[in-house]
Amino acid sequence: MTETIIIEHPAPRVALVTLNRPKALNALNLQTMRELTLALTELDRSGDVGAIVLTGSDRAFVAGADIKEMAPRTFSEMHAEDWFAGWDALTRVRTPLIAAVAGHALGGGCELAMMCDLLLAADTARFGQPEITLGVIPGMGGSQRLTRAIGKAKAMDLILTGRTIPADEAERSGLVSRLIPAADLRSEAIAVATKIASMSHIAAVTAKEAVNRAFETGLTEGVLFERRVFHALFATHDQKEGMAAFTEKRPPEFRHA
Ligand code: CO8
Repeated sequence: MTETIIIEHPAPRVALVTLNRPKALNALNLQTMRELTLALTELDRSGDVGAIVLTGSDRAFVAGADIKEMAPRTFSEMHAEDWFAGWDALTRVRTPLIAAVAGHALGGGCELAMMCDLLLAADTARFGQPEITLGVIPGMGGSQRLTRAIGKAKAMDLILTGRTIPADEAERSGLVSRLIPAADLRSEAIAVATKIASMSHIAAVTAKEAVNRAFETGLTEGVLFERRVFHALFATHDQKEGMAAFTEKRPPEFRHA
């Protein structure tokens, strides 16, 4: 039983996880971190889910880490508990993760969205890393992932000034995969998840791994990794089925294994 998130299955092989702390604009506290990382890990391992949508409310995806929970902490406590390290569990989720963002995606909210694989933004979304206005810096990868996503010039602007940017600027900057009218965000996110979940699961998981490799390795190694994975997929049922279906002019029936 979760208190700060809601888990639903709106379509076959699709999970929808909604952050649900409306009074705090979905600020991320320790309970949310525990519930969300556990839920995503379990959905990932279930074998029944081909794509996961993570969303918030119309007003806020997430307005950051919970400032009230963090405020009294000392350096020793933050260091000893390795505060926020638990979020690394999300990087081990192999199932494609889609952030569907409306309203505020600030601080840890922007960082959480960037930990997902696709970022769908409503036209109401605003992104930023305002930690500097609180006397700190991003703590969950913002300085690294934002810089990789939108480049040094824009990342410095956001992180040093605390400025927030609207969805259209975020889309132009390369942070956002698709810009969507707010009223359609949820249905569109479920449609994208359904599309991904209909693909061969092993192909989707390995495609995600290969793209993420681009952030961790040089070009030659990355291309070699991609080629070896490509070769390995010829050992799967889904490769045989996908290519047979093409030549027989019929839809493929993937086994997702
Ligand atoms: N933490 C705790 N409570 C929050 C947070 C937050 N981040 N954001 C909003 N709230 C609470 C408010 O305190 C308020 O509660 P109450 O009604 O009890 O006073 C309620 O949510 C509604 O907020 P507002 O009244 O302020 O609503 P507005 O519409 O006027 O303003 C804003 C919305 C602009 C989003 C404003 O609330 C705001 O600036 N929030 C803080 C944004 C921010 O600085 N975020 C960064 C936090 S630091 C951080 O994220 C560090 C990241 C490190 C890694 C995190 C890993 C998870």
